[in-house]
Amino acid sequence: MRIQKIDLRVVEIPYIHPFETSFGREEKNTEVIIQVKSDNLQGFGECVALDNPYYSYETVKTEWHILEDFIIPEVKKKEFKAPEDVQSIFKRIRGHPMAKAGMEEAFWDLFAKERNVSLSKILGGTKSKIDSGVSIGIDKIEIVLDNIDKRWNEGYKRIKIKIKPGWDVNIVKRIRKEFGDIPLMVDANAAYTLGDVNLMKELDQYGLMMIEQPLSYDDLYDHAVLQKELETPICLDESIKSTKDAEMALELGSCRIVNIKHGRVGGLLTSKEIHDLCRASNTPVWAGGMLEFGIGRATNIALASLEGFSLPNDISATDRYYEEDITEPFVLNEDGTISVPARAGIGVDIEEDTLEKYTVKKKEY
Ligand code: OSB
Ligand code: MG
Repeated sequence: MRIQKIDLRVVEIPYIHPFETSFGREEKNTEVIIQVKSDNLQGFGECVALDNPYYSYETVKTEWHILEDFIIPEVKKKEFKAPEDVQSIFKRIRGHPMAKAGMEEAFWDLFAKERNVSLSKILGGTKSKIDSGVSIGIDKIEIVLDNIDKRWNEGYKRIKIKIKPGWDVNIVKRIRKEFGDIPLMVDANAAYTLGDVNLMKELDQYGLMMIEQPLSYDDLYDHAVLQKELETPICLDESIKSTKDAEMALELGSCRIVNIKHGRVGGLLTSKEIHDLCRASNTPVWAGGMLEFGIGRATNIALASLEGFSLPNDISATDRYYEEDITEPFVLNEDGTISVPARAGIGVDIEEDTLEKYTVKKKEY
């Protein structure tokens, strides 16, 4: 197929409550939304970078720049038959996985719609619902405990809390005291160093499902050293940016669990590769989240429908973060799952009015 028209937008929607991690507190999410048109079909993609370089180096502005100046001109020149063809135009561009993943995602949506199958199906997904977990930001202690109580009662299958130096062992201890043996994990977003090994050993006493990305965002070696000291599995997020990284992490013993975010690794093809690699070595994976709007959330759900996603995902219902969204909302089923859309492509309708309402920048190509 050939692409006749591409719309790029910057869309900004406030969170219901601010979300705080070890790298900062945010009131809203800003995403680049891509719409590609081919004949009578259109595909949507969501680029998941934050508007600051605190999770990874990409930002909303770098995504726009890479899309406008390097990806879109190539997309307009070529004919596409499969997602592999889309990946081939990215090869020359070093890095910028989130910009690439957003465009690849829009094409997956198009290809699936062209074949009249769901994104889950075209990816090889086998599940009709995915296990949903929830990520709780850093906040005043009463707010965190109230949040956990609320989300646990709603039925989420596991609770993840964000930690940072000074907000770690004590909060975990308090949660264990109030909520007993609930499935609990922590995510440090790279806030510690090997100098904190004793603190990590303290955390090791609390039966956590995993400790996510305790050390530097680009490290594999120190994580391998730390993993040897701990019973609790380490899960890597930021450090795994490619299939090669995942291979090295498994080989070195840097982690025992992998968080797969298709934005972080440059798309769904690479996500599938990492999934297959981990499956072959019995390493559990789960789908991470970047507080996505409905398009990105739908894509995460389709990815998490693959067999190897055996742990609860950071994919919560839309109302965990947003009052209004640019697609129909995703809801939590009573059994703590989210249903995988069966309709063609991402499988949810775009709410055109909301999309317009929250668009702060738009350009057609
Ligand atoms: O580290 O998983 C992370 C949000 C933004 C950036 C990084 C992370 C997160 C989350 C939120 O933990 C997960 C979600 O989308 O629910
Ligand atoms: Mg994380």
